[in-house]
Amino acid sequence: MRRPLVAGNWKMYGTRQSVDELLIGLNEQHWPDEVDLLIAPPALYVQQCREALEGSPLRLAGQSCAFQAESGALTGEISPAQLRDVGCEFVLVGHSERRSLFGETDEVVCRKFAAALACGLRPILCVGETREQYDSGETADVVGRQLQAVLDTFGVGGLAQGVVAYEPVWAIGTGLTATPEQAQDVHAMIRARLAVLDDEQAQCVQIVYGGSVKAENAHALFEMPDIDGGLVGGASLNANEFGAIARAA
Ligand code: G2H
Repeated sequence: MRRPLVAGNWKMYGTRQSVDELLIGLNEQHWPDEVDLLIAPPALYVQQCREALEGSPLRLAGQSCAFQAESGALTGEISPAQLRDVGCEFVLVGHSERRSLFGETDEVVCRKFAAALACGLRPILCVGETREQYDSGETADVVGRQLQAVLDTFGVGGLAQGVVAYEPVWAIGTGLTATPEQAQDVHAMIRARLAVLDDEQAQCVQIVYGGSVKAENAHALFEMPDIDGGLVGGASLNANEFGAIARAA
């Protein structure tokens, strides 16, 4: 009943030329029909991607957005309305790099979630614990708190308009991947937490896994019952690998 979703997060990588090359590779892929497919390029290259992907099933996402929906005096920021204007349909909010390196709190992340929804973008809410929190058994508390900030305002129905991405910080860009069973445990915990509030909606929420997803581990992760796809960083910069990951979903 839930469609799988595979998203490529290009982070702060790329030049006009390398983006062109990647887009050529992406346009050569055979994409599965039954999967939601998206890429999140650096905002500067969204237009370039949009033009090259005309007719492709790949849809566009922003990597972050301002906490205010419409234009304003926020130097350096990009509003959800602007992302929408250039063709984005999704936006990441609360990626761990934004939380840890740019000081984004749950409150800020919640405002971004709200601003995205207000503009008709589907926010992808990223949650996840650090290595220390994992080691001290705090995963459920940390992830629960990050979710609760959005649930308090929007409920499960609002969350279901977006996507949840579980990304254990210790697995991001490190080459360490949570085992399928470890990830499934957290995904099931998230869904159970949502089900207590609204079981019907909880079954509809797409919960994807992120953290060193590659072609070689994607299938085992995606076959877990509560893992509905992946948020792929490094491996999404290789068109063939991203294509293989999408076909594993
Ligand atoms: C987690 C992920 C993409 P990577 O940040 O969001 O990156 O796959 O490189 O660990």
